[in-house]
Amino acid sequence: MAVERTLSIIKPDATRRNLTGKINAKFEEKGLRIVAQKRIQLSDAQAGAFYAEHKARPFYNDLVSFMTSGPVVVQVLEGENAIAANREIMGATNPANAAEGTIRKEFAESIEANSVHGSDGPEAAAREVAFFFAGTEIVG
Ligand code: IDP
Repeated sequence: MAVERTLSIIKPDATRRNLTGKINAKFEEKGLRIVAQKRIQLSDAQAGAFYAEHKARPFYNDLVSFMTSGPVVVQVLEGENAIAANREIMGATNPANAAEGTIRKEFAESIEANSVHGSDGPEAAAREVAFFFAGTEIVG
């Protein structure tokens, strides 16, 4: 196992319900370190570009609207096997299928408003971290 970095987003449904600290506690309890973090308002262009791979999917326009509906917290998580570890902490995309103890099981409102994003592989992690953060903003 290697120390990795992954991009996490606390989505608008969660910031609206003031859940940033509770979600961050889940990462820290499992040994992931938050090595960069900022609260921002995504523009339509930013959200559209971030989710460009989903452009053909029927939920794309709704997803962009949702992701711009309020502030998000973008963050870089660091730790052993961080990419897969974070996906496990998050739980399945649809909260109905998410395991007990996961963020999505505990906090998600729906398959769309599912509280968190996490990079799904090393290539995505590198691209997504660079999408939001300059190297100097990440302090491990
Ligand atoms: P992931 O976030 O678990 O990696 P993806 O399939 O990459 O899941 O989808 C990206 C995001 O798009 C999801 O987190 C969710 O917010 C939204 N989404 C995925 N599938 C659906 C759907 O069937 N209806 C509405 N929104 C969806």
